[in-house]
Amino acid sequence: MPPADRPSFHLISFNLCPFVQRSVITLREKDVPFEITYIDLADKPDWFLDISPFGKVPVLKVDTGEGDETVLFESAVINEYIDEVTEGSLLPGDALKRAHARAWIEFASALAVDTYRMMVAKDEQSCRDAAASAHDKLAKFEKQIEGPLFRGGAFSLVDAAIAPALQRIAWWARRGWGRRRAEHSAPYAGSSVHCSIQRSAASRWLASK
Ligand SMILES: N[C@@H](CCC(=O)N[C@@H](CS)C(=O)NCC(=O)O)C(=O)O
Repeated sequence: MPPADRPSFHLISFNLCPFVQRSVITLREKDVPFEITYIDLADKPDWFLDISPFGKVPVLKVDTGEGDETVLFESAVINEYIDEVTEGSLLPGDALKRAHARAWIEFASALAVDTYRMMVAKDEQSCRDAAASAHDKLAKFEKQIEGPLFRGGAFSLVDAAIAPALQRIAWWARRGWGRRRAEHSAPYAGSSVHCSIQRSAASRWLASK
């Protein structure tokens, strides 16, 4: 869809959420302008609860300009939609390869949950449990990547999906914690220098820490 005919996009976010960050990465990668509003998940506003069926971020409000606003939720769905309505594709054309990519996007979601659990852990043991689970997943994911990105040099929606988790793990490693666990993200280092990832909001937040 040419930029002039594109709907306008408004993303609802929480500043620590790896799932929103995936959508920010995709929007930046596809050079799509968007508005962003941050909410406090500990005190969700009523207008947000009215539009978010799961009460979770990200939510993408899509305005087609005909007085018609559609609300999308679930980062993987949002990202595929953004990809489909913009030029070029971040998923393979071949059906089997596309299904394979979607399967690993789902897997990356579970890894993002582990890193989120690490971030919000109330005690050391629950943080260590989440880290062990992340470690197992990274070992499996590592066997799938062509390197430096999931599909060799071509950036894909799998990279957008896994990057927020890898950024957090790399950041923790730089701080000296969990160095051994972070080794698994090393072959994937190319993703952290990809410009759309660098330009994502959470990336800036991580870099400031
Ligand atoms: N499967 C969802 C997960 C989204 C998610 O878990 N978001 C968290 C923040 S990172 C959230 O909104 N949690 C609020 C809650 O569960 O009440 C997606 O991919 O979009």
